[in-house]
Amino acid sequence: MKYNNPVIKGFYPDPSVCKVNNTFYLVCSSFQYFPGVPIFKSKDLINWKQIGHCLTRKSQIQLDQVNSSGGVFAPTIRYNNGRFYMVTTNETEQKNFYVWTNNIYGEWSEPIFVEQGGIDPSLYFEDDKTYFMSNGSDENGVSSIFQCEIDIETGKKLTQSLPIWQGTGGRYLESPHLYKINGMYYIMAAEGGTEYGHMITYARGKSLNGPFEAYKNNPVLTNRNLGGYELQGMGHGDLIEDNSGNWWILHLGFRQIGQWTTFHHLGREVFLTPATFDKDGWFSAGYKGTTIKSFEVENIHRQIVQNEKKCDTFSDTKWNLDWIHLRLSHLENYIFEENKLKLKGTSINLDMADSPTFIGIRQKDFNANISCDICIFDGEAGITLYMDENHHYDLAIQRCEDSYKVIQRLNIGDIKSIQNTVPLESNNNASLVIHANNDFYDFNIILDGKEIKLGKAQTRYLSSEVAGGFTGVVIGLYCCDSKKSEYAQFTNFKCEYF
Ligand code: 6LW
Repeated sequence: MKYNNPVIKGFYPDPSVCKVNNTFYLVCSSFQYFPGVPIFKSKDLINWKQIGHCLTRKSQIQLDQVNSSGGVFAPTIRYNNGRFYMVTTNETEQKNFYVWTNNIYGEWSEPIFVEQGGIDPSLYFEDDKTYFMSNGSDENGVSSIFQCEIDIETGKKLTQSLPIWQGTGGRYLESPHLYKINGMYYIMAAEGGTEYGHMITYARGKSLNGPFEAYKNNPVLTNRNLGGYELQGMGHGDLIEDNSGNWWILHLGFRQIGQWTTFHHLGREVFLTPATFDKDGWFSAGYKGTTIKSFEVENIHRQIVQNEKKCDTFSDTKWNLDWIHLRLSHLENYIFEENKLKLKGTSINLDMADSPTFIGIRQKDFNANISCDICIFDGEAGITLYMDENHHYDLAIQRCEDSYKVIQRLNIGDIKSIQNTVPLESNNNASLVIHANNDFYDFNIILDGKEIKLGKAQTRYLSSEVAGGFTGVVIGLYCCDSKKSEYAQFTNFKCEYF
């Protein structure tokens, strides 16, 4: 059977996966967005469906002061004794914590903090013991994975945090996970940083505290030498055995645009790469240690069909599942109806690292037609292609005294510019349309059945290479500066991928 990568498209970085009763569950990081840590479910590792979020209450995660790409960093999901655990870092507060639930479809617990620093925490359960690990550096400044035993009920450390593995010398030793396979302990990690040099490495040993012997062909997975290839930045992953005894790595990576001065703007996505153990118990991964766009694999059931959702609308998405807010969701400014969204703006606009009235859905592919009918009474409301507060493109309707106009605004670093405007005769529904391809976003309005072009902008300036940070483009519906109490109305939202 052949499947295509990525298996989860759009900004869903830092995947971690566990298996319970033949079903796989996967979580991703979420940074300044709320709710935090999306959860996906799959029966076959190829088709993933989002089923919830781990962090759904303000009491679990404080995001009000977080910078863009601060907040919730890489999570790990594990299952033990009937309970799911999700452990992560609030990077802004520099605190590691976990939450748990007995019901993956229900609410998760309040956070339980662990007094060990570093990022990318992971848990390993054996017998009645729980081990907690994260990255850090030892007294000589050498990057190491640190591990301690904790009391899983309270998060209290039961042993000192000790360095157990130093990786293979790549920068940014991150994303450690420990596994016991056929009586041996395997420690897998990412090195090289989450950019073009990213990689996965591992080592194994007889004790869970080390010493570990590194795999001689490390990195076991990297695309760092595949210049010009679309898939780059492969790293940060979790190893899992499927229901037929085959092994896989679910990991992040990104799809670059261009061949030379490349960039990526959809963020880091989830990739699936086969892993194969040799007779001595060492595993290799992918096609000669790389991840490719499609893998032909014999070990997946032939009848599995890889489904892809090609269109997002109000009616086939869920407000609590597919849509995300920036930092704090002031829900009094949102009215969610069937097939209709009403938003009330505040004085907080998209240029502020704050909580504007905003609800977004990830851009999942390069080629897309995005449209929405918007009706406003005052202030400004529109569609934004949002990377962060300094990098976003907006197509919006503005009220100025007694008239209305459509604006196309670009916000790229210190340059903020309204490029084009089209006057409107009334505030009656205006249809705003954005056509996206690899290189450009095209901004349009439909008036009297005719599509009028306002202008275009390069996707490049919303990329991670320009904006920095760890997120990807989110398609946002927003409203700001409402002075009266009327809500702007959004209907017929559609994002069609082709
Ligand atoms: C994450 C780290 C990384 O915590 O990027 O890709 C950081 N690797 O492991 C933020 O996603």
